[in-house]
Amino acid sequence: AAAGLYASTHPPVPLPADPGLSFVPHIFSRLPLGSAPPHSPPCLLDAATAASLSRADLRRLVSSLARGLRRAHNVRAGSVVLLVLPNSVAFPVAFLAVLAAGGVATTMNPSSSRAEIAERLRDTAPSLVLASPENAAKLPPSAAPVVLVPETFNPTPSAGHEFAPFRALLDSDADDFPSAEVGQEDAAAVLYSSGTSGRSKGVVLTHRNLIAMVELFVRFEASQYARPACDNVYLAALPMFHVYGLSLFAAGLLSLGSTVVVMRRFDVGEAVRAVHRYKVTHLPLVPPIMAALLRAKATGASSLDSLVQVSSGAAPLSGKLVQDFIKAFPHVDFIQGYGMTESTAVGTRGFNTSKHKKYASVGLLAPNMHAKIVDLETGLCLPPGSCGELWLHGPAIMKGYLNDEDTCTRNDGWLRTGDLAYFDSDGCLYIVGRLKDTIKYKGFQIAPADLEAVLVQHPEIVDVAVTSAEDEEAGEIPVAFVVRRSGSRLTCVQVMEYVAKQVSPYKKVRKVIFVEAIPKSAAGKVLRRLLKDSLRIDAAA
Ligand code: 4UW
Repeated sequence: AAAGLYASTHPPVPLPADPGLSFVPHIFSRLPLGSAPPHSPPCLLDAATAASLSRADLRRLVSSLARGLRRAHNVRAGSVVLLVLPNSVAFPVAFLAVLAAGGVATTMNPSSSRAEIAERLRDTAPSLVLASPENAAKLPPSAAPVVLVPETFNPTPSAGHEFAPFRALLDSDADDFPSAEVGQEDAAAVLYSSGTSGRSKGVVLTHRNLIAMVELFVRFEASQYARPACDNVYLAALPMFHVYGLSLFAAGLLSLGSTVVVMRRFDVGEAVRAVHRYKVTHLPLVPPIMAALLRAKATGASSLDSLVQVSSGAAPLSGKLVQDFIKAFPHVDFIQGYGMTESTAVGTRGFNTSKHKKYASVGLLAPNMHAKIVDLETGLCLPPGSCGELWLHGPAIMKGYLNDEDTCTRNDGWLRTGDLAYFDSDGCLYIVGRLKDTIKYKGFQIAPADLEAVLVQHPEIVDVAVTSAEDEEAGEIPVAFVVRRSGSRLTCVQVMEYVAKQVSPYKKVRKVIFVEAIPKSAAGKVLRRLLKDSLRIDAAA
């Protein structure tokens, strides 16, 4: 291997070569339909009502909805469909049906504001919107046609006629998907990320990226345990619109025959009850939820005996939290994983079933993936033990950003992660810090530039820069440094309320600091690092 090039330590996994293959036929071809109910485990299960879909139900619903979308809304190769949906058993059906029709699904946080939804409509120009009723109410009147999606497929007398158009799409009782119009190189999904700088932008993922995601991450991970994947029960406590939840609960796990228990929204008490009730074995989490679970345990909640594995990712995890967690749940295999929207969630995973338990590491590179650690000053590739920017290469790396599709081609297919990291001599990766602007609030991305764009619209704000401060509970919170117009008496609370009215709740500015000027480089670039450091000095003082 070339000096400084890290190849996966796992044997390569063969990926399907047929260029005409698309994602949905691929995952269903790998999906054991199993024995007749009630002996085959459900595929998707609603945690609140226990209503479930079998694998055969899922296949039938996806194919009939795909046909309905084709027939009634002309969804085909290249059509963009916007999903503004909370978690439900219907989310994976909607997502997979759009892809099966040949369309491109773009997802967004269901708590998004009207302004954020309007912006997404402008950016992606969808030909159809699939929304929950609360979200449909936030759409501008001139938007694309909207179909309301119910949270369940069991019609009850109270389920109103508002869902009749959706049910009509399910009319054709077909078991086969519409004729394929797309192949591996075509776009399948557009998820949003801020990349290393600037506003958040669409990450274009192809069918090939998603196939790689299932084979190199989800199926591969499940194969590491001496138990069949169809015995695994996952709790979907994370949102399906984000790559971490999407890759597992709305796509990958459905092709393994595992059961996905869907929580509509996260609540620690309900999560504990769901683990007991459904004998959940796998719990993918983010650090703030791990902390919440630990607090619940300390206040007398049970030991969660059924759990086999808990994984954490999407944000840094403190060493103390890991130690407390493994002490509280000694029977659980705890691992960290690392992934990105731009890598279709594929990156590294820990395998702590081996005798080498390295809880602080985010694990080993996924099969077929390559990495390098690039020195920030010299640009040279660094050996194990040396810290630099992590770059990734492989079949799961995005095609590019929307309207800038050759982002990675410019770097020979390499993705610059914007993360500061090193490998040890066993090939285990450690994330040390973040070079990029992204703020991670409870594992969710916030682009400082998105908040700055809102703030500069305020008539009494002449300049602004947003950065993050460390926060015990959320990991990080957005902080705005604001320069007021001279004579302005604008208060911190007013600034925070102004932003809160326009953005999704998780993006709220949670601290405001008034300054005389924003520090900038000679080229006019905001020196965010300086602002961040000033917060640390404040905290220490
Ligand atoms: N430690 C420190 C980590 C870590 C981390 C990510 O919102 P995105 O684009 O994507 C994600 C995806 C997370 C994920 C996917 C699949 C998976 O198995 C898994 O492991 C459990 C996690 O968060 O943000 C990507 C950025 O989030 C940071 C890092 O800065 C990265 O570039 N990040 N995982 N374990 N930081």
